[in-house]
Amino acid sequence: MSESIILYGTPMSLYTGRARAYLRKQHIPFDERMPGDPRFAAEIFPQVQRLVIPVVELGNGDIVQDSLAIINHFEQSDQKRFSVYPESPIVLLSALILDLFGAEGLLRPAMHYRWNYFEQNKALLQAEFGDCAAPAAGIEVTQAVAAQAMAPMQGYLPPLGINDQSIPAIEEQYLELLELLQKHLLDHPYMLGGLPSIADYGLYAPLYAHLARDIYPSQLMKQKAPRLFRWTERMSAENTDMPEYGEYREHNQNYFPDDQIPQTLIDILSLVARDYIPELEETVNATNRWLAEHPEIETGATVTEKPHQQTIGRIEFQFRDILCSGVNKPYRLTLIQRISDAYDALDQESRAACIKFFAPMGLDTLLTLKANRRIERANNLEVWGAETINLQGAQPQ
Ligand SMILES: N[C@@H](CCC(=O)N[C@@H](CS)C(=O)NCC(=O)O)C(=O)O
Repeated sequence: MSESIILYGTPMSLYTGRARAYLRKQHIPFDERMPGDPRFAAEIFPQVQRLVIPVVELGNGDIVQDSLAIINHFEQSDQKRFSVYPESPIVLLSALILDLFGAEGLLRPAMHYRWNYFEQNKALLQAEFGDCAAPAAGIEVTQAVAAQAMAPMQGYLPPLGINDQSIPAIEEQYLELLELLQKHLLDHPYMLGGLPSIADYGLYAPLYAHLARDIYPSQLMKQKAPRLFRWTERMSAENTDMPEYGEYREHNQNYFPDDQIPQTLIDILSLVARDYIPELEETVNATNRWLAEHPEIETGATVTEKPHQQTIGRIEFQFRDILCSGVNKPYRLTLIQRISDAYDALDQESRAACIKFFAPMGLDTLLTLKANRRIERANNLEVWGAETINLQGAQPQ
């Protein structure tokens, strides 16, 4: 029953924000608890097998970990008010691409602006990390545990390719993106029109919890992209919260039609193509090399030996004018394969229309990009799936 849904998460967790905003907008009631809640250690952690949030505990006791899996669980239920997956092919593929870019690609600016501006951000982070580790324990205890709770976080920066050499490019990218998003949101309340789609939920993860809430980047967003800051409020609201957009508010709470994608969205997608395709291609290539070295891997085997491990080796990729080095995270393949799955499910004519739309931006490669094995989820962990099938010869001209 929806009344007894519990969301385990924290205010400053980007992926918790993504799940929380979805539940609110869909009017699905839930109670929220922090991972320091004794029940999390006793009941939830043993089932999830890794220390990670968000986790949803359903009324029947079932556990769903992963913000996207949580959204997809409710998408398949009758509890949702509307689907966050648009139906028109070009709009759907744009949404899946932006979801991938937001949920994974923007981790770099999100982590950089939080932890490399720590002195500026410290007051809020200390208070919240302390509360989350020891909820309701009193200020002395929470202050004492905050540093310990934050300690591992700096260690997450190098695996993401965040270092002195890449920081100027990360900041340059983020400032450009702020400008593009501000422009788009001058005319449209959401990325794909009058309703929040999975694109908005992917982008909201980094743009809300880190970049709109942390002290330093919050000022940056409010100054450079006030409409984006308002979008983070709109995304968090249960109602439509779009008084700025008369036409949309009155008449059009729908996604764009395929033939009316505005230039402002094309500009955002073009940035994604230029900045993110090399990393995604290398993720797939490195995974294929890893699979070739591990022919013994059976279908259903977890992607890493231990549940808390998230990576299989390292990758090097071009990011703007620098060569970045980071880790290969198989989780990203689950988001990459969603795009080719959606493309493969189209008829010839729709595929041709999609290629025509995405090719000028350089995003057409993403429509068919896939590793040699699928990644599935079992018991809230990523596992290797079957070999992938390429639609050879099925590609439209
Ligand atoms: N793909 C996962 C990512 C979850 C995730 O990385 N959560 C962060 C908090 S925002 C976490 O729990 N990190 C703890 C850690 O990795 O040590 C999701 O969407 O839920």
